[in-house]
Amino acid sequence: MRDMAQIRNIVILSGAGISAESGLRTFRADDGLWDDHRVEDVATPEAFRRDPDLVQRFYDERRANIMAAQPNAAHHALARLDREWPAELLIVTQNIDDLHERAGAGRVLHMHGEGLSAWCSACDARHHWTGTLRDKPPCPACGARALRPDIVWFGEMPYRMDEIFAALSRADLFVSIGTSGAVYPAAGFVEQAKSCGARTLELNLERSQGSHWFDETRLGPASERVPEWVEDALGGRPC
Ligand code: BJW
Repeated sequence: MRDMAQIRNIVILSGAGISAESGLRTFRADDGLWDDHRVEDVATPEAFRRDPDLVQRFYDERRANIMAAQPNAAHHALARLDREWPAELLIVTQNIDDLHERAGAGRVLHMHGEGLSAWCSACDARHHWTGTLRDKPPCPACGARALRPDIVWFGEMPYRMDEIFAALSRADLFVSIGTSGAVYPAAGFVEQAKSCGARTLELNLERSQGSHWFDETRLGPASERVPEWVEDALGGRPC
C-alpha cells in the first residue's frame, strides 16, 4: 500500500471489460467478439485487403452498437477522477468506443483508434463518422472511395506511443482496468510503469495474463471496483 499523498501522476489503462456492463462485448470471453469472428478475418490489414466488405460490415455493426451504448458507473467514476485529480492523469484506452468521453473525461488517449472515426487511406484525412462504410462513401476531403475504420489492427502501430511511454515513465500509480493482458504493447505497460517506480493496481473480473506484475489486484465488476477505488483515491486513502 502507498499513501495517496505520495501519488501525483496516474496512468490508467482501460480495456473492453470496462464497457462490458454498457452492453459492448469483450473480445476473449466465451461469447466475445472473437467467438463469432476469427481475428485474422476482421482485425488485420491483410483481412481488409482480402475481404473489405466483411471487415466493413463488422465495424459498421460495432459503430452502431457504440452509438447505442451508454457510459456505466466505471466510466462516470473515472470522469470524476479526471475532473478532480489535481496532478497528471492519463486514461489510455484500448477501446474504440467513446464512453469515457461521453461520461465527461477529457484526458483520454485512444491507442487502438476510434470506432466513430473514418480514415482516408488516399489523403490521410480523418472524419467523425456515424454512418456505414460498407457502401464505400467518398472521402469528404478528397472524394476518393478509400475510407477505412480508424482502427489499429494487428501488425499496425498503436497511436501516440511516445506520449504513452513518457506518461508511464512519470507515473506514480498505474491502474489497469478490464483488460486481459493478451495484446501488446498494452500488456507490457505494467512492467514498464513498475520498472520506473510506479505502484501498480489491477481492477478486473478475473486475474489478467500479467497479473503477477501488479502490486495489488481487486477482483469484481468494473461498475463496483472502479467507483470504490476512485473514492479511495480522492479521499486520500491508501491504494
Ligand atoms: C471485466 C468485466 C467487467 C469482463 N468488469 N472486467 C509481443 C509478444 C507477442 C506478440 C506481440 C508482441 N508485441 C506485439 C505483438 C503482436 C500483436 C499482439 O499483441 N499479438 C498478441 C495476440 C500476442 N500486437 C500488435 O500487432 C499491435 N501492434 C504492435 O505491436 O505494433 C508494433 C509495436 C512494437 C512495440 C511497441 C509498439 C508497437 C497492435 C495491436 C492491435 C489490437 N487491436 C485490437 C482490435 C482493434 C480494435 C477493435 O476492433 O476494437 O484491439 S485486438 C483487441 O484486443 C482490441 C482490444 O483493444 C485488444 C485488447 O483486448 P482487451 O481490451 O484486453 O479485451 P479482452 O476481451 O481480451 O479482455 C477483457 C477483460 O475484461 C477480461 O480480462 C475480462 O475478465 C474482463 N472483464 N467483464 C471488469 N464487467
